[in-house]
Amino acid sequence: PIPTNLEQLSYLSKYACQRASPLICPNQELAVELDILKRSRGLEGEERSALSYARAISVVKAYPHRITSKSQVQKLPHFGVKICSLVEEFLDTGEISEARSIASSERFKTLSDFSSVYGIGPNAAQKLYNLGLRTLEDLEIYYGVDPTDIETNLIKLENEEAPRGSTRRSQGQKDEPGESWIKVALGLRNDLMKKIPRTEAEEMSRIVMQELDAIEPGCVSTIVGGFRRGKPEGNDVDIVFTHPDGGMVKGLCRQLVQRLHERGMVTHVMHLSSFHGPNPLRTAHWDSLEKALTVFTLPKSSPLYTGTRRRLDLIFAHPDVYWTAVIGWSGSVMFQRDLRQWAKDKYGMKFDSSGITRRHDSKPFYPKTEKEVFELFGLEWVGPTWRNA
Ligand code: DCP
Ligand code: MG
Repeated sequence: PIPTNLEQLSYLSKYACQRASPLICPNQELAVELDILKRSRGLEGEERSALSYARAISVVKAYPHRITSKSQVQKLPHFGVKICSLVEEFLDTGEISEARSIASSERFKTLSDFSSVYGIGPNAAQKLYNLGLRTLEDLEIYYGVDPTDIETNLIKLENEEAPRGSTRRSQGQKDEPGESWIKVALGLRNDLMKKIPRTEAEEMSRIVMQELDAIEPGCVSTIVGGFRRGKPEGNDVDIVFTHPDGGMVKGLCRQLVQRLHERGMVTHVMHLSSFHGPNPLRTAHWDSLEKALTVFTLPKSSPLYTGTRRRLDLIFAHPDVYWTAVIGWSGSVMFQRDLRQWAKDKYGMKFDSSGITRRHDSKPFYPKTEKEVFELFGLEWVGPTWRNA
């Protein structure tokens, strides 16, 4: 059942951060069908169209009743003429013909496969497709990957500055890694393709915390990303850390990664950033979001050891911005997007995972709990498992 504080027609809000969006919704088949159109538009580089579909899908996710007639959807936010007619087709026939033909097309399947490789975005996927490549085996040959030699490009610990001081979140897209990472990701693809069960994510987090405790006792952490929204399995594990003493946080990310590497758990580092960029406009807390995107394997001593390599993202936040980081990294992408938009439209505030500031005077805000973040923005509390917008 929908949390009582959100029952009151909140699903009609145009902001996803006011809606209760469960992992599986009463109109899941419709959401899945529309998602094919959304992904196809994204893969074809039609970003605006993809976003329109993403918005409509997130509205469907929060709709609390089974949709049986067109009249139910006509007044929904982000439902234009096009979406309404697709929903009508779905109600009449149980499918959307365009989605069916896209789903069975070689182009869609190939572009989806290609862009599932870390480092290959829609543009690169299209280029590779236009070269006549069709399978991941084709890509291995094209990039000269030797599948037996995955240890080559092992670890990269030099300090990488984030592009133009921005975070992955504020750009609304992932970092663009270089070609060497495409090779690594291809070499590891059999492992990285496999879903991570929740129990293993929890074990990874436990072991990482144990290692962190040996470096700096007293840290706290939250598993974020899809797992926090209740997904039973994920493509990676995302963990946000802090220490009650803010002075202890700086440099911890690098130390932890170094230690996990020495102990054979972290084998690859896709990105390591510490945001020490010389930006005079940034106050202390802005410098405090350090992150490492890594490849991790459980140690043999763990009862869940299988040797499977996993993507693990480690994010370190100053305690002042811990809860903004947790919210930012908990997603979903659409929930965050609308939270940012809401904060801007209604409060003149800037929200992203590295902090909250008032736009006109850059005054920072440091909410002490996750609930305080919602209160600050005058929003009803939406628990993490209701943020699957
Ligand atoms: N995120 C975001 N904007 C992005 C990418 C990510 O706001 N462009 C946030 C929301 C995500 C979280 O970071 O929930 C973690 O990103 P992931 O790519 O790991 O996504 P999920 O954890 O949601 O799903 P998966 O199971 O694929 O890991
Ligand atoms: Mg994740």
